[in-house]
Amino acid sequence: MIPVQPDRFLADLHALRAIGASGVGKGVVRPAYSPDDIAARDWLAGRFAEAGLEVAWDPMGSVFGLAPGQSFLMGSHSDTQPEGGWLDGALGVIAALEIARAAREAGGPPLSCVSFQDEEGRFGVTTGSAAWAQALDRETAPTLVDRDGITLAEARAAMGDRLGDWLDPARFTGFMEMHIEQGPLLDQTGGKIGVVEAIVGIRDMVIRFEGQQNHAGTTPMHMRADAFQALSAFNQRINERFRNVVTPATVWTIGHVALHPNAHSVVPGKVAFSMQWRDGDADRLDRMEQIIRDTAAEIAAEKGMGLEFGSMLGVPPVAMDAGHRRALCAAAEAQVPGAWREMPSGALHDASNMARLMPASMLFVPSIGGISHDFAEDTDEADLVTGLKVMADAVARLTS
Ligand code: HGY
Ligand code: MN
Ligand code: MN
Repeated sequence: MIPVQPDRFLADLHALRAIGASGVGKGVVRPAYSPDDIAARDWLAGRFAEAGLEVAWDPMGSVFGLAPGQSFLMGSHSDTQPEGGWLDGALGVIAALEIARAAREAGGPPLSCVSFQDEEGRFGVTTGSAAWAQALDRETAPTLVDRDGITLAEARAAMGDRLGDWLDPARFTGFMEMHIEQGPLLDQTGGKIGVVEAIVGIRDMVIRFEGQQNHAGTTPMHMRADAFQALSAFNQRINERFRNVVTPATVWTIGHVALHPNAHSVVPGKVAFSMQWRDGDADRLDRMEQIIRDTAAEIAAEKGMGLEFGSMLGVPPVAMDAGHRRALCAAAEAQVPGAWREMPSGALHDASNMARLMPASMLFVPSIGGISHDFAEDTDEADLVTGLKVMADAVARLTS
């Protein structure tokens, strides 16, 4: 058993929370490449060094704490959503730090940690780990643009000379990520640990309708090419058409809408909105994409509007490594007999990309009320410590 110290783990988790604390509950605002994101990464680099790990930065700004020679990698991300919680990502990074540190103090096994950059997708989805795994083209990554039109290359310049070279994935024997569930299942069923079977696939793109901007008082209704009305009709029609295709586990979201010029007395001429959909079945993702593209084209034709699809970002559904899952199930049964379950992940994680490079796995702890991507996100500290112990147990089984 790796002799982890729960108090030290919780103290570090709270210290990381203080960097970019939102002032609302335990909320944190640390978007990728923001000053607080970079400050958090510098703080982590210091902690990695104190633990005797070699600090390395990759070209995206992901920061590693490396054990010598071949090692087992653990981690997650320390960037947050624009209104983020204190645990989404941070939990997996600090658990990795504590387990690697405790293993080093005990004389082994060799364990390394990482905080990936831009998991929350200011520039895409799981951008940092996707570029390392080459699920995202490394030449394209710097050209990605955020919702304010800033390129990744411009934002990344704030990291200055920290940035280094890509690491060779062959130096790692596997990857494990602990995370909050971010959904209601464990909380509602009294489960303490979720062993992830597979991570759902996601597709995400921007859609633009362009009509005619005009005066909201003088333009007769039949003469309008109103971009908001197009979006509204599109939304209603895809909801109807998806009914024949989706399962109760399928989800889709229009989460960002930019209406132009966004004023009371102007018929809006343009709208750009995000369209994101997720499912565990790649064929279903394909069928949904066809519905989205066909429906948008139909609405544009009916309303006499221009239509443009942005580039598609996607991560396919990924199964977690069978050997890792066996180790996690055995560790969960040893630590919390009967109070764990195997389950899918509806959220996306860096482990999706790591599965392309090495055996990869994940475990979940409960989210109070199933809330995440919100300042109110929280988990009982006793449950965080249970997760730490189960992960340390599973890692010891895999590396002994
Ligand atoms: O959106 C996601 O699933 C992840 O939390 N970035
Ligand atoms: Mn996360
Ligand atoms: Mn997240």
